[in-house]
Amino acid sequence: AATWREIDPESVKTEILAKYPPKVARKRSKHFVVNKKKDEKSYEEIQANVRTIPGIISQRGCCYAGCKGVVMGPTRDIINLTHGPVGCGFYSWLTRRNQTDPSTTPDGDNFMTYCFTTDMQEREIVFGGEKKLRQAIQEAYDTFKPKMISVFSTCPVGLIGDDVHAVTREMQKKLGITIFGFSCEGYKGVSQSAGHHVANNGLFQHVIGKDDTVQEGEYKVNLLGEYNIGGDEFIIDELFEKCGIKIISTFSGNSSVDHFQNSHTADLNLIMCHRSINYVADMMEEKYGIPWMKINFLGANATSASLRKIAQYYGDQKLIDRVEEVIAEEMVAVEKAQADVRSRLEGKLAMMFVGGSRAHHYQELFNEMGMQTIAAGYEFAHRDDYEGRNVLPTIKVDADSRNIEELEVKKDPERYNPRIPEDELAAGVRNGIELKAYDGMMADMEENVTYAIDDISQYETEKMIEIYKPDIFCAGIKEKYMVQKHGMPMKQLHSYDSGGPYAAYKGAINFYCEIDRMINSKVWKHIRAPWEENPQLAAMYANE
Ligand code: CFM
Ligand code: HCA
Repeated sequence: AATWREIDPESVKTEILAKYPPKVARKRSKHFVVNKKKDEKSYEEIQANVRTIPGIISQRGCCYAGCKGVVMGPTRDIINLTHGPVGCGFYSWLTRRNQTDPSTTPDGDNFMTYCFTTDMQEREIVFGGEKKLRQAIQEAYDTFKPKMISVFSTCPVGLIGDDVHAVTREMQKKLGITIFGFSCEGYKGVSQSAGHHVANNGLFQHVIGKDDTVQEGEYKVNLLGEYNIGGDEFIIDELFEKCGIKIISTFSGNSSVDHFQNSHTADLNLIMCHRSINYVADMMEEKYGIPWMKINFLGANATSASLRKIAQYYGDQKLIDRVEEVIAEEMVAVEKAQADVRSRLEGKLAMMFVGGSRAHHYQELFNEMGMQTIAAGYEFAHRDDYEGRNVLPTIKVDADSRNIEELEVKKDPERYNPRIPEDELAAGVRNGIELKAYDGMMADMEENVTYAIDDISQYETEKMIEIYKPDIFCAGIKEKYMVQKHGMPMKQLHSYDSGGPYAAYKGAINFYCEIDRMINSKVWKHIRAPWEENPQLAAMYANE
């Protein structure tokens, strides 16, 4: 039998796309790319961040999901109030498994366990929903006395024209706390990605930079694009503490209003998921002079490389030495776990289709188990997430940003404080570290035999499964049971099913064990019906 390496990927692509009407096939062809280098510096161009073809079963979510669920969802001490039908609030209520630890702020507030919604009905659609929104804000305030309330617009709000910004301004004046709205109507843009942008703008305008208290600590960072799914942030925080690095604020896993407001006092912004939070990083650099760089704590090697990058950025021998000590200490258990699982997982195949960064980051963890990712893709990422920021000379204007008001950001004369010499900030290099540089997914995948597939459809997913029969498939809840019906293990890389944490060293070990357990489970040997294995049984049963 031909091994997967002998399969010609271009003919697989042709075979899969042939089922579509010609116009659809032409469009999908630009999203379905065999991973190749175009020249020394750049990868095959992939189309991304454009409208899904109507009628195709896509796994994408909406703008509201990206704003309310993803970026603002993990904020425990803001009351996040959904203005819309009850389902929008309900289905974005903690399904993402973002955890929080309220004991890290003095008031201990945590509203995440409540679902706040105006529960819009036909009455509001016909006569307008502003009155009900005012009442809901008042009720939330009276019951919980929060520091902050934010309001999220769902599709009908934009369609009927409720002015959430006027209502929130009015209620802010009346109640004397920060209250603001997001125009994150579900249909805005082409995916969750538009919602990230809307949320970034809201955080920057209404929350960041309101408290100038300077905290103690030699190395003070913000951790951006880490949402504490399954406790990932807890474990990164613990690791940083060991190294002597202080997190001022995370955006937004295990976050708090107090931390956000103070985040402009940090030295450096570290970006874990670039897709969802790069706008905040760019705006903070512009207004406050804080540089940013990309890191990744998924995978033990990636974790070590990230810690070294942070230490080298500071260029302080004490930190460099401390980081090396921590790496050496942590790697003992990691190497032991790797050797164990490699004996059972070496050479196995994985496919992963997730959001806007994990389909890249998780490949690190599979590599460490000796496994190979043969096809991967994002739901809503942009071209640079595939092709790499450093290989793209100019990034085209995002298709989805046409709908989003760009904030005008200027230096804040009172708070602007370039954390590194201004010429280095402008040149984007510090102690040999190229700030802002990051490789996309394609640079880390084997050339000519692997695929990058953007916004994959269910039909394409099933064809890829049939042709390659991977040992594990990773995606989200919408794909889970369809994949399992093909007789293979399916790991959710969004919610982690019921698992996690998977970040940093302890998380990596946890992930190796989980994948070993899933792939080597005996259950997959029993899923073929007896008569599929022995045709004579079918006749026997038929006679009974
Ligand atoms: Fe960033 Fe995320 Fe992701 Fe994302 Fe998401 Fe998520 Fe994701 Mo689900 S912020 S892009 S919008 S890493 S919710 S924690 S798992 S699709 S790959
Ligand atoms: C979202 C959230 C989601 C959905 C996950 C899934 C998450 O996009 O609105 O489809 O399983 O991580 O919770 O990405």
